Amino acid sequence: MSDAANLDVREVNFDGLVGPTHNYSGLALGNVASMSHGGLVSNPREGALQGLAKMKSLLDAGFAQGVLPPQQRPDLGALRALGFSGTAHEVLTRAAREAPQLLRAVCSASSMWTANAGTVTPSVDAVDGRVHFTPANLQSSFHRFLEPETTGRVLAAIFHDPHHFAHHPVLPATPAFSDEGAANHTRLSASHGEPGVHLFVYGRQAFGGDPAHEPRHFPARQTLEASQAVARQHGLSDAQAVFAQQHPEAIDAGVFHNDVIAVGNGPVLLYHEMAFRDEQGTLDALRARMATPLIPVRVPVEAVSLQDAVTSYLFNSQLLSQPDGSMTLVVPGECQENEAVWRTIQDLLLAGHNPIGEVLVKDVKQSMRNGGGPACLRLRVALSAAERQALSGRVLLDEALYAELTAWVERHYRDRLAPDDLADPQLAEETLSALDELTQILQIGSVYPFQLG
Ligand code: SUG
Repeated sequence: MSDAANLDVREVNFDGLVGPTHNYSGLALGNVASMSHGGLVSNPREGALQGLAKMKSLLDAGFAQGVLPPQQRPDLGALRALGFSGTAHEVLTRAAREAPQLLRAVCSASSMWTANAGTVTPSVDAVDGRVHFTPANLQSSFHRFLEPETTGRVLAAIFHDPHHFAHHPVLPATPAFSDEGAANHTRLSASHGEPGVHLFVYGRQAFGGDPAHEPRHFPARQTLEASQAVARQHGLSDAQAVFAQQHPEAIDAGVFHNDVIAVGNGPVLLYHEMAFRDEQGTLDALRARMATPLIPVRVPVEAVSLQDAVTSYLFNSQLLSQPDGSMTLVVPGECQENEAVWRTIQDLLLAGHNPIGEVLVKDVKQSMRNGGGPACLRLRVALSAAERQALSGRVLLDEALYAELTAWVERHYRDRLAPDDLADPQLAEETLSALDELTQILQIGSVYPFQLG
């Protein structure tokens, strides 16, 4: 293991900036919020400002906060690959007329949910002492399958120093290796700087799995084979990894990622009783591997129904460590609006015997309407002081960067986007000039197709 252990390791939450084309297209099968809000008018400016406000308030609360840029949308390259030709105007007009569902997909700002950007193993757990990254293939939906190429470039640009950072290829983008990244991966440890155990949660087994144990209505987006491949790429041994199946009934109730029903931090695993197909077996496997006692915080179905878990996104909270060992739970505003959930937060979580000592409520409604809560919006990367020092670009949030990004959003973003607006060539142009400026603010070089030529 690396000597990075305990060298001022901090978890940096890299939030995805909400892109200028943020819209509601009802693209995500099995994601109840996305399916029910398709066709609504969105407010990209409000979405981006809500995301930035969340980042800023966590920065002010003393947490390390990073930022990842959105992607180039509309993805005209994807439309061209599907046979639409001519000028940008012609491609957009013809796609809007002949294949509006494809136009909506290539306009999605879904890269904001960076919990799906990839899987990360901190250096303390890696034999070569480097931080390991695998961008997720997101092959289960067309609009998200468009992300990994640029995601890989962005991660390689920021985590550039080969002495500290290792990048692995995206898994084959085929159903057997369906991978949705850190949304189905939780690291448990005494503290961020101590060696950890990696909990990989999958929805189905591709080879030799029993269909009787799979969801019936909605797709299982992560396979066991994908999780195992990522663990192998990162060099994790059997003693460091646990593979647990998500409860199929939960997936059918709208729990399309594990982070919609469980969140871990340090030694704490906060989870709903219906999170895992084999609850006891999962806890036992973790305990057998962990060097520190696991602190399970179980929410029973009598306290919070599966439906309440899905509408409130209680488990899509960020659970963050304070220097004194206590933890802060960052929940979406929807938790406050749900009586059973809010009571559970007070009576079971805050008053219970566990390190959760504080709850912060954040308004990320623009993202929530597409099924993305506080935890979806961030990719966790535990970094030592030397690794933070080795980051390229200007991606760690401070007062000045927050002010610049806020002004950038206010300069470039629309406050209203209806489905019909997506064919507007002006929107595509606005987005390109906004992104060009953003790469300069973040100092990450050329990462977008239009910059690479
Ligand atoms: O993949 N929604 C995303 C939400 C991802 C949430 N991420 C985590 N749970 N980590 C998805 O389902 C909706 C886009 C639309 O319908 O316009 C969407 O892609």
